[in-house]
Amino acid sequence: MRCVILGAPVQDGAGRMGCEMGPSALRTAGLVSVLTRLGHQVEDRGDIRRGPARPLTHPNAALKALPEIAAWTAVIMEAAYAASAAAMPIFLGGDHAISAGTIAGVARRAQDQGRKLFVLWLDAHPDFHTLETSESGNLHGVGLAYASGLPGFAGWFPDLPVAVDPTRICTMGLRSVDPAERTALAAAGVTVHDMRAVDEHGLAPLLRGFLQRVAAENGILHVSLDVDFLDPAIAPAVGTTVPGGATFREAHLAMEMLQDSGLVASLDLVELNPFLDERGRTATLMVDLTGSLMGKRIMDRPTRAFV
Ligand code: DIR
Ligand code: MN
Ligand code: MN
Ligand code: MN
Repeated sequence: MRCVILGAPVQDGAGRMGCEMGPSALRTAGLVSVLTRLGHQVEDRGDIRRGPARPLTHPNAALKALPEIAAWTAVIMEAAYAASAAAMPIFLGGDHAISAGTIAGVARRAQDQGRKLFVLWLDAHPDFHTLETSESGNLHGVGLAYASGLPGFAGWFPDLPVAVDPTRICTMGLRSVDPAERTALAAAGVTVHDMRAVDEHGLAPLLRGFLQRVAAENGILHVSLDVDFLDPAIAPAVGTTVPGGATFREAHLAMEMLQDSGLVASLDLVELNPFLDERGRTATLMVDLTGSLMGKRIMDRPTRAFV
C-alpha cells in the first residue's frame, strides 16, 4: 500500500505544551521503517506549516488559541485532501485539534470518489464540544463536532466542505464525557461504545459490528487514535490521562481487526506529548499499534476477527 506521512505539529489545542514534538517522536520511534518492513511504499512529506492567524474573538471567553487553531484547520484540511488523492495518509499530531482538518479533508475526498466516509474515534473523550459549549476552552475538544457539521463554527473555523454524517461515527473507549457532549452525542446519533460497554461485552464484538456495517454500506474508514484511548499505565505521554483505558492487547486487537477489514483509508495518531513520556515508550507503542493496523500479525494468518 502507498502511505503518505504528514506531520501536524499542533499544540495550541491542548491545555499544555509538548504535542508540537509529537511528529518528531513518532518518526524517532521508527514509524517509517516499521511501515517499510511491512512492505508498504512510504512517502514522508514532512510537517505541515500553519498559515497566518487572523484575529478572532468569540462570545465564549474561555476559548484558547482560536485564531491559531482556525488557521491550522484550514491548512490541515487542504493537506489532508491532497494527501488522500492516491495514498493512505497517516497524520502525526499534534493534539486532537488536527482532526477537525484531517477528517474534513478526507471527507471531501470521499465525496469526490462517491464513497461514504465512516469514522472510528478511539479516545477517552468524544471531543464533541461546540465553540459555545467548551468549558475548558481547549480546542482539541471540538474536532469531532466540527467535522460532523454541528452548528456554531461558521465564521470562526473554515467553512466545512462536507460534513461526516454523525450516524456513521463510532466512538470507542470513552470514559470522560462532559454533560454538553453527552447530550450532543445522543442528539446527533453517534454510536458510543464507552469503557463500560468495552468491559461488559468485550472490544471485539463491538468493533466487529461497526466494521460489518461499514463494509455492508461499501464505506471507507478514517481512524482517529488518541493516546489517551490507552490506559495511562501503558501510555503515560498524554496531557489528559484518564484511568481505566484500553489494555495493550485490546488496542492491538482493535488494530488487527482493522487490518483484516481492509477498510481503513486514513489514520490520525494524536495527543502524544513526548515531554511527558518515559524513555519513548508511548511513542513506541503508538508506532507498534500502527504496525498492527498496517499488517503486522502474530502468526502469518488472519486473526479472523473480521468475517
Ligand atoms: C474536556 C477534555 N472534555 C475538554 N477533552 C479532551 O477540555 O473539553 N481531552 N479532549 O483530551
Ligand atoms: Mn481526543
Ligand atoms: Mn482524549
Ligand atoms: Mn471533552
